[in-house]
Amino acid sequence: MAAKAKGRKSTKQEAAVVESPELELNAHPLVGVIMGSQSDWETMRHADETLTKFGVAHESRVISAHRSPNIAAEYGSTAEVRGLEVIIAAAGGAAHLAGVMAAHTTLPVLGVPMKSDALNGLDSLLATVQMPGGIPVGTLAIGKPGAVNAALFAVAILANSRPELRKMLHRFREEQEAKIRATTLT
Ligand code: RP5
Repeated sequence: MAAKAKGRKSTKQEAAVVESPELELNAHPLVGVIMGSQSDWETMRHADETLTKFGVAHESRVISAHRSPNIAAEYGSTAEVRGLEVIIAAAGGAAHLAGVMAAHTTLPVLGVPMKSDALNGLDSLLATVQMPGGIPVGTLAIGKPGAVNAALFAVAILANSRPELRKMLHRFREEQEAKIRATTLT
């Protein structure tokens, strides 16, 4: 069960989340990583690991837009008051989870399309990216690269007001460049 955030006013909405037996949340996550199914975790663990690498407090959990619509609505509509600043939402097939989140919050929502058996993720990509004007979802690549980049994008958003994260991002880019410089072909 989540601890109440210190220094923030408790509101009715927050109390609803804290008391909900459905939601097990970390103390003060800044990023919410949600996915439509346990089967998405193999991919989305890369978002989780990337956020951990940058020391960003986050929570990861399964929420389905169609199998658990009430939990999805509650999560999206209480995200802001709980102190989340970014939501990463991954889903496959008719992948409307990110769109549903964006419908319930004005926080930035980053969508990660999952590879699907039937269409290799093209269905997930189109379902996530093709939002009608007015409710934006920032959509990343299909699968693992999207999971990693969604986390890096979240870090970049948080870095706007956190200089230490900005420094870490610069270092991360420098390391990538150093690896390229050191690469030789035989
Ligand atoms: C979506 O359907 C999930 O996001 C997942 O990518 C896909 C398949 O889910 P499972 O049938 O593996 O639970 O809801």
